[in-house]
Amino acid sequence: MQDMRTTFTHFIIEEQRRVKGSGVFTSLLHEVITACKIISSQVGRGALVGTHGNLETENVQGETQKILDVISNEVFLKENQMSGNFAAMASEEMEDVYQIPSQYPKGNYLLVFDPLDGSSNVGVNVSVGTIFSILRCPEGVTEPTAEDFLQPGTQQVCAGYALYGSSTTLVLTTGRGVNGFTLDRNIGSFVLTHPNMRVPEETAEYAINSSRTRFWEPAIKRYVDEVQQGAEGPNGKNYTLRWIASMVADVHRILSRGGVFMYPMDSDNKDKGGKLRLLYEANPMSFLIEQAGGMAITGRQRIMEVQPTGLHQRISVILGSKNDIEKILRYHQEADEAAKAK
Ligand code: P6P
Repeated sequence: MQDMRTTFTHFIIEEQRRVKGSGVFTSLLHEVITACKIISSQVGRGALVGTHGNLETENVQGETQKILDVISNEVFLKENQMSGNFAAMASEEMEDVYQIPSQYPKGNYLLVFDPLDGSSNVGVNVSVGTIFSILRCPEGVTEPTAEDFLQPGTQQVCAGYALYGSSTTLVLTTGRGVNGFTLDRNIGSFVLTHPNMRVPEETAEYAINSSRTRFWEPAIKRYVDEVQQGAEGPNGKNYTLRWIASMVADVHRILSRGGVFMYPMDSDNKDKGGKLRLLYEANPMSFLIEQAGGMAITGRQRIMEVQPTGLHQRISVILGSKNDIEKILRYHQEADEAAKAK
């Protein structure tokens, strides 16, 4: 019996034909998803081979590096440096831009990624993931610098994540909607299982780290307070709170069934600009959410229109079901107007 499922390879070939692409994308994405498959295997075997621990080192964010952070970063570099598709790479785990070694050809794209987001969860078997974003390398640039990566999220040509959970799922957009694939380990391929993912405009589910309530801006406090009033409150319905503390898992839930994810800038993280990073967390997730019909804002503007000022810049992230995000945007506007009127 012929297996009639659509593999990632078939999907990308059909996409390539539709957009009359050069075929570079097919090759480029294959390297990226091969790296994700290898990381999936490494993460799954962590407890068996003793890679769940921490290193003595810290990453550029000043966070203790986990062994699997470094392994995942090295896997991404190794699998993506040879293809001749990328001009350079940048990662949460490296302070500076990674230049393609001279023995390999360079391409016209830039790859920026968080190799293992949520890695602090890996030791307690909570889902973690890889987030990636692909930009065009500026014309004529052969030795890309950090400056060349500082492009607004609207410039992304592709974004996606791999979620290492009960199954390994790949979710991807190239600007023509969002599609999800599940790794079939029997054939070693990702198979299309979530075609045309959409974020419902309405929701009754929100995600935020409520231990930070005392730091929140008035607009966030107002939204969460109304949600917690349940059906008796202004929303007229009961909400559920879900907080996995692994952005990839939280965003995947929202792409799968709707919801609101908030990691806002607050009085405690304001001096750093927020918690989550713009180039390799907020922008790729915003591209996916918008392509699936949701919204992604800082609280006051569209995340993908923010002009980056640094490779590891942090930003406020509020994304998900359109109707609730529009409300949160309005609450920030009203709070700012009230503050000005004082
Ligand atoms: P907190 C993981 O470290 C991460 O960067 C995101 O994946 C996640 O949403 C957030 O931090 C969790 O932060 O403060 O709740 O531990």
